[in-house]
Amino acid sequence: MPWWRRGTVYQVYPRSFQDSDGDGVGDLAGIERRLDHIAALGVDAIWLSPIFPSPMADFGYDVADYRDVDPLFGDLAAFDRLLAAAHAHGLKLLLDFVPNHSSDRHPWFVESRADRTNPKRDWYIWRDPAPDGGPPNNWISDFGGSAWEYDAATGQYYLHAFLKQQPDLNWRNPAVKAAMFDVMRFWFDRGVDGFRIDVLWHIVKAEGFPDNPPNPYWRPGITERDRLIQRHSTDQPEAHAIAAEMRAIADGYGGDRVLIGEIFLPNDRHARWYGTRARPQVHLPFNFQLIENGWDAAGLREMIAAYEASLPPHGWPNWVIGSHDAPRIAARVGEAQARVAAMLLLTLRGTPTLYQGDEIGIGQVDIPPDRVRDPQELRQPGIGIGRDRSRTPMPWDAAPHAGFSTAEPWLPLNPDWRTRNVAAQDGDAGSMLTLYRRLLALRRAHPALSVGDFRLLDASDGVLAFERRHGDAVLRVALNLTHEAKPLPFGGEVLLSTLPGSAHETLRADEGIIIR
Ligand code: TEU
Repeated sequence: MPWWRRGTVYQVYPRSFQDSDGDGVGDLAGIERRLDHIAALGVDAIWLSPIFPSPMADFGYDVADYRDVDPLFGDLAAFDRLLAAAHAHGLKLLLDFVPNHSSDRHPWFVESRADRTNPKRDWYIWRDPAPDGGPPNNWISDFGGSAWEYDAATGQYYLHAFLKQQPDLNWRNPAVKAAMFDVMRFWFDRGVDGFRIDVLWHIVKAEGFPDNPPNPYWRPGITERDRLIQRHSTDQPEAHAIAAEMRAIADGYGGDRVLIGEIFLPNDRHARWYGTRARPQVHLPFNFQLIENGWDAAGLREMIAAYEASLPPHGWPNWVIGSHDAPRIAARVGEAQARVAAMLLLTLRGTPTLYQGDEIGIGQVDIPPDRVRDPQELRQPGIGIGRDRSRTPMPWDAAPHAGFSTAEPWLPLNPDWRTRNVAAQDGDAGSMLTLYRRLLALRRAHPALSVGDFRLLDASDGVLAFERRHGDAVLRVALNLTHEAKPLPFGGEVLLSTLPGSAHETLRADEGIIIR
């Protein structure tokens, strides 16, 4: 049983975890200092959002050198220390691999844009203007506006699925592929345990660059990207072939290295990213449905059943309720239900990923207009997609700047940081942190919860119930997604409730329980 099947992943957003050098931005030495917190939580692995040299147009998702560490975060020696320390804590370490695009400051792109005959020209995606001088097709950047940027010096457009500072690499060029595969080996050789692969489904585009079809469901007020269906710009067969090659590289390091692919697709096409048993692709195509779906028992039940049914026999599920791109779970479902969501995340079948700060229930943080940093928000103000609000610094204690830094942090803290912080919740039996620790401990103690079979159970309206079974061990979970008491669907010994104490015969309002 590989670790990533029974294990759990904790996402660290390095800018906002712990600052060690007083510049208001988190760094690797800071993360190292806080490993005790992560280990005590009871997770198995850390996924670090990008730490590579970057102009930070998209906060590290614009990589200027795939084989180094940005000075803001430290250097390779600091990385090696962090990796060794993580391993000493029994924690795996995954990096964020950003293969679809580099920074426009990456030396490859600097060369590529120098002139049309440069040997690196074809490392990126350059096309002549349309006959009217406009962009080569109708593709839209994920962050709004055309996905093409005109380069006057060479008279062509280059493609950027995200910011114009993030030109898309040309994965149809074997030299690009070879260079990027070497990047994976570089980090695997250093000892990293795997990668979360950024927008893996984007890396190859349809030959001929046909226009994307309009999305009939789009309405003004929805992000501009969604005006079109990304049919020709994503999920190409050649990208699956590359994922299989990436997997072969990972497997070449022994069976323990893991690849998590960031992929947004409906179930049937999502499941194809597992590949076949004979030619596997990623271990875990990231499943965002708990973030995308509404919070009601019937809808979740249907979604979970459909997802489970879509998995190939060799495909292992995974779940996530928060990330640096999504609104905080505590804000999406409310504080009381965030406890129920934690129980759901940690009792479903599949590898859970936790996002830093959710373990203490941080909410969406209002960012004053003059402090907004997220390029997605700055390009499409007013749509409410600002990601800064879920990227605020970790509040560790009640010291100045919440123990995150000795300086003013790069983003404001959560307004309730003086009371909502790790130290305050540490010894508090009723805190979110204690609940997360108990859930993770229970998951470790009961293989039924991590690797057991999964079966949905009948329950009254508003209650989501299921069973986990491993050999003779049977655990049942009942989650009350409403604010009223409900009948308990089954009896037994209560191993854990999201609420203090226990009520017999009823499931209290906003209560989740695990029963043996
Ligand atoms: O996000 C991919 C992605 O599809 C985003 O557009 C996401 O849907 C959006 O941010 C939600 O509001 C990944 C990274 O996670 C994100 O932080 C990067 O900005 C993006 O890729 C580009 O590298």
